This record gives sequence, structure tokens and C-alpha cells, in this order.
Amino acid sequence: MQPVMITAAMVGAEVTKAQQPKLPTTPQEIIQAAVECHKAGASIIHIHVRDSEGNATQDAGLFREVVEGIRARCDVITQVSTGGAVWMTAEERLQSIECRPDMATLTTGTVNFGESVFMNNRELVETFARRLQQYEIVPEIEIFDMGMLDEALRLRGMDLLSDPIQFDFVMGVPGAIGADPAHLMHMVRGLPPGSTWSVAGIGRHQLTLGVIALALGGHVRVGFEDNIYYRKGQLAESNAELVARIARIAREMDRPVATPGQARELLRLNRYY
Ligand code: KMH
Ligand code: ZN
Repeated sequence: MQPVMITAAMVGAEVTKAQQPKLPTTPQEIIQAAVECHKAGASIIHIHVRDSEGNATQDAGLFREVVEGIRARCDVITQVSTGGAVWMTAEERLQSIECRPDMATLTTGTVNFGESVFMNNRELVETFARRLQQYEIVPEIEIFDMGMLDEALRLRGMDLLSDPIQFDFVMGVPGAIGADPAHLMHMVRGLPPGSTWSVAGIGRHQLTLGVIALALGGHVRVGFEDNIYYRKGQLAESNAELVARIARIAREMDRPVATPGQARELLRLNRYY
């Protein structure tokens, strides 16, 4: 079985310290949490940053500080968010890539996001895809709903995405695709040959869909961005605790845990040189 890439999404834009006191928010806390997740088995860190008041921001300087801080301490893959938060403008969101991370997310369509709307019209998506190509940053396509997969295939047809493509299925956001394994199977069947994919289940679905992904040969995203609990009613102690649990289950299922080096090969992160 292919090694499993574990992504740690440790911060996000929505969760607060009031909800999860162990949420890392300062650059030093985020860097430290990334190192701990790396030690626990994560090969990719999905990065959001917060300002001094704990609010989501796409400030280029903060992203640079975090990405450089992580790189100084370990070789884990740095993947910045271009999604940011629902209230941000496109320009604001794109600032995160200025620090030249290894990867960046790209959401290929608009979707309801709880009571809000996560806006990604075609012009925005094409602009983001072009900028990532120009900067030679490998994208991870965030699929919040089925139509976003078709839209990603359209971008591939326009040569705005190059194979192999890494997809992340975010399942269970209220207003978006439900966390039904049948939906996952259907989407996986529609991927271009050579693609890799992970699943980010929201809330209690993080563990169950993660295990299903392990069984199907996919990859897994865990962390406070999507889920703050270890089990019902019990907050997780840390992001690393969630990484360690899925890594443990993976080994039991004969899925070795990918090192960052192995993940770089699986994702062909060296495709530009
Ligand atoms: N915070 C969500 C609105 C991403 O990181 O690319 C968008 C998001 C996706 O988190
Ligand atoms: Zn995110």
C-alpha cells in the first residue's frame, strides 16, 4: 500500500481559543505546533495565520515568519491557505503565497459555508491558478462540493493545472457536500489518472472519513481547523494528538506514514525543476 500523507490543518480561520484553548495562534505557537505534528507523522502542514487579537489574516509578513520558522526546524511541506476567511477580498487572500511556500490551496468554486458564502467565482479561480503557476507553487485543490471537481477538470483542460493533481475533499461543512462515504467514492472515481487525494472530514467525520480514506488508498487531513475534539465531548489535547492517532491507525492498516521526502515524491513537488 502507498504511504499515507497526513496533513495537519492546525489553525483555520474560524475556530477560536474560547472553543479550543490549545489552538495555536501566534507565529511561535504555530511553528511549535507544526514541529510537533511533523514528529507525530504529518508530512504536510496546512497553514493559516492569526493577528495579535487572534483573528484570521492573510498578512504576508506573518505567513513568511511562520513558513520560514517551520523550514528552519524541519523539512515538513508548507502549504498556505489562499482561502483565508469568507469576508476577505481576493487580493487579500493571495498575499499568503508571497513567501513562496511549497504548496497553496485552490478552491475551484463558490459554496455556502454555514450562514456565509465562500466566494470563488471563475475569474478569481483562474487568477489564483495562474499566479500559482507563475510562482511555481504546487496547488492542492480544495473540493467543498461536487461541481468543484468538474471545474478543476476544466482548469486542467486549460493547462492551468498540471498532472499529477492533489485534491482535498472537504466533507461536512454545513451548506456544502455532506460527509457521506458514497459521495467520496463517487468523487474519487472521477479523478484524472495519477491524481492523489485526501479527505478532510468536518467534526466527528474527521476520524471516520479518515479511516475510510486509509482503506481506499487515499490520504488524510486532521487538525483543529476541521475538528477540535478527540471524541464526543472531549476536546483534543493538541493537533499532534490527532495526527498521532491517525498515524497509529494507518500503521495498523499497513499504510506506512509518509515522510515529507516521500510526500514530495508522491506530489511531484519538484515538477518545476
Ligand atoms: N476558511 C475557509 C473559508 C483554504 O484554506 O483554502 C476556507 C479555507 C480553505 O479554509
Ligand atoms: Zn484552510
